Amino acid sequence: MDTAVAANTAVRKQFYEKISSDQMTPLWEVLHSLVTPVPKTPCLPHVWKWDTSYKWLLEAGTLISAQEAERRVLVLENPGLRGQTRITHSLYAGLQLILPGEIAPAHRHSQSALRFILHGSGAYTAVNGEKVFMNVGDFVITPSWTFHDHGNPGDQPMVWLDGLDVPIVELLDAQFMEKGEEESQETHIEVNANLAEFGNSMKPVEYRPRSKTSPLFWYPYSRTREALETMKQHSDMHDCWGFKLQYTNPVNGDWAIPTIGTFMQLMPKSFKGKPYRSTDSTVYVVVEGNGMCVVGDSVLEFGPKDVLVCPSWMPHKFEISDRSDAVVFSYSDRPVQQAFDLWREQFG
Ligand code: 1HN
Repeated sequence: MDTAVAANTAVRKQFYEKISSDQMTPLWEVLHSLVTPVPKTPCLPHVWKWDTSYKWLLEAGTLISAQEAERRVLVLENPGLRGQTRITHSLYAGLQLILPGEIAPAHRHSQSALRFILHGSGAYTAVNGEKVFMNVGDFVITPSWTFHDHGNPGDQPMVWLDGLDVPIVELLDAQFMEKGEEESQETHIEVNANLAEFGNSMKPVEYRPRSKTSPLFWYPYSRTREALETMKQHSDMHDCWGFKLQYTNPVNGDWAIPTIGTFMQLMPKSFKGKPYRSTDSTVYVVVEGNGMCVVGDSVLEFGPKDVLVCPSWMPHKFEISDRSDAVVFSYSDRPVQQAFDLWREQFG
């Protein structure tokens, strides 16, 4: 560096220090890391293997009760976002264990939640006074600001993945939370009435939506699986994702949760998917089958109950083993990006 440039650099630095005490900073020093030609995410590809996750969950089960913890959850923290309680820049994921006889007390918050059931049966979740018993592969919604509690009157440990829009709500400083007056809600509606009312392409004749979230809050795996199997018999297969459905709000056809897009896809055995990328960093949860997902330079091998994360704009492709079809649930912030004309995708 010649002396004129060095002097100039020193003068500039002094200037930055002077304006700093007045809470100012020069844009030109950060502009190009702020506005980049393509997405630059700190999120890294990663896979959480079920055997390891379940081992730590069971150990957590010996250390604290669901009631004391309020929610006994091990957060899946993206390796590029440690300490930030999130799996992608915009979304949260955790694995929740509820042991036989336990309850997780009622509360409500402005964050929306999804549950995707991984292991066991016999536990329920109650949402706004309605109770559903959950099974592996079911997708369950807790809409923003609805009271919810969980309980396990059965005889097996139960584990599900919680997906929440916590980082989005935090970005907007719109967090509210309240504990329920009772630990377990009085459930006044018959178990499974929700599916009868909203899960049959019909709705109660006087129903008026009070929120953007789907009034159907339980999407049982048996129905999703049957739909995918039928698509496999009768529809064309996509080169990148096989057969893929998105969960919808049955009264308006929109996303089931306004901030979180949710999907289930079937990829047949021996499937070799073509590369794909999109701006919504995506969390994949494996229900059935084995294979690998090549994300950028990482090879993520997966089997049932594993959780994978693919960062924004990183090309990824799936390869499925020749033993059986794979069924994979996924969620991302796609509805938020689409609402603001930000979402992009690219094939190949
Ligand atoms: C929550 O309410 C639950 O209700 C699980 O089961 C995980 C993570 C962050 C904030 C609220 C639940 C959560 C959560």
